[in-house]
Amino acid sequence: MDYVERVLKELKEKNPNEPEFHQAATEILNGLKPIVARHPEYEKLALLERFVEPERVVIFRVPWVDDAGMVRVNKGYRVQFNSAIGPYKGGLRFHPSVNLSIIKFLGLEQILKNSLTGLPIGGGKGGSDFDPKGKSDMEVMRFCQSFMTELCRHIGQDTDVPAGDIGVGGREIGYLFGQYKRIRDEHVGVLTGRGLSYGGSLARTEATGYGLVYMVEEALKCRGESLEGKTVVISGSGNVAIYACEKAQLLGAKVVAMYDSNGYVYDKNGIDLSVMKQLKEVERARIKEYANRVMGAEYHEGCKGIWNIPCDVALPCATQNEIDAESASALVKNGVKIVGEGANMPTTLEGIAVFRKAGVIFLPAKAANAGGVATSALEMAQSSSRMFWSFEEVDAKLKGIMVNIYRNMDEAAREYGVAGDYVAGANIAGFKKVADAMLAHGVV
Ligand code: NDP
Ligand code: 2IT
Repeated sequence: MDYVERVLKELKEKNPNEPEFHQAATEILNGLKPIVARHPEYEKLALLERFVEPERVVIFRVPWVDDAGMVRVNKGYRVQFNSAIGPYKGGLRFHPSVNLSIIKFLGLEQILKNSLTGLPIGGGKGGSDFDPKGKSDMEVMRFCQSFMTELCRHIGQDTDVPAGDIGVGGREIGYLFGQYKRIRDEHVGVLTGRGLSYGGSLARTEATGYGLVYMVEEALKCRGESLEGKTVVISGSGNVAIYACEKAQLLGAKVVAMYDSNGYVYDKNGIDLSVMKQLKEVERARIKEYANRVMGAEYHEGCKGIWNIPCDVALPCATQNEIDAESASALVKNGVKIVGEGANMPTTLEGIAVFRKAGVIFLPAKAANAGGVATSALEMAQSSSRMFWSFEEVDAKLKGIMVNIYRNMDEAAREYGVAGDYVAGANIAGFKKVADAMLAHGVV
């Protein structure tokens, strides 16, 4: 059995019941086969075994009091996966589905994503099975304060710098930061995605969605095309989806559908983003309401049907495993040209195989959604220097980073004999730097 296969087999045996972690590790390690083949020394040094084992996992109790005076208990997680190239960096997810498998898959992906940005950040991820949906602001605040009361002893501006992810936006980051500052008495860049009044960076809110679309535009440009006039389907209607929609529209594309976890809206005239922002950012309403406010828009219960809508560009921006083989086949049948993953691992391994076979340009999450964490690293740089950059400066740096990532993964794929396979290209390009740093540090 070759080295990669052995490590994957052992990983599954040692970490049973972690399907999402197995899935991410399978995609990554298979993508790394060409580089592993060129480096036989990796095996003796157990480099891959070390790479897939988190440096530290913290799991903790989060008790809090709801508005009715009842005590509730959630689980909190922080997986500090790899600090070879910089302090742990990665978001916090608050969603009822959160478990160790999901946080580990996200953490493993984050290591390579952060390396791809070219900035000095290691990989980590955390979160809780707490569901912010339907909770009052005061309930969310009490939960965040309890969560940070434990988390604050494990993080720090040079140790581990969390940020947002599903269910963690500006409101949650504010409460988390307030509690960190209160306990530790430090006003530092220990979290990113902070509000502009207390150390945040301009363009961080827009960064993941904008970055995704910058990469899609670059991939099209390299083929003599552009987003102008293209039809786009975007899943999700949260932070990433909304700003992917905004930038796609600014570049002349027509976004015809979006969803939340209940169902999707189809708007043949193109999504009215001011209505969507009002519903999702201000009112925290369900997407169903969009169809009541916009003439000609249709609402459909359930999410899966969105992938049956004909489009040139598909941008999954909600959650893991949204596109399976069946949905991928429907997209291919309807002529999709390019898929850019805004969410983390939104396409199943079988779905990726369908796109590959059909020759669809496939931009994998760790490259395509790296704009968010890259801009988080720019926020860290601004915090350390006690300076702020203009929106234009940050946006220009973000664009440069996304174009660079695209070129690096394209080049790595060519160099290792898998031209056009951006899954392998992104894994190899991200892994190289992490591997070199780990080797330089000795057996740690
Ligand atoms: P938000 O919480 O702002 O939005 C999430 C969106 O996805 C909502 O529309 C939500 O619907 C939907 N969604 C979540 N879970 C499910 C589900 N199980 N089924 C169907 N729809 C679902 O999160 P973000 O926009 O920040 O994150 C979206 C994705 O992007 C995630 O995969 C995240 O890991 C990834 N990402 C985020 C980055 C960031 O900077 N925020 C950076 C890089 C990647 P509902 O409201 O109904 O739950
Ligand atoms: O998945 C991700 O890259 C994020 N949720 C953003 C992480 C960050 O630290 O900005």
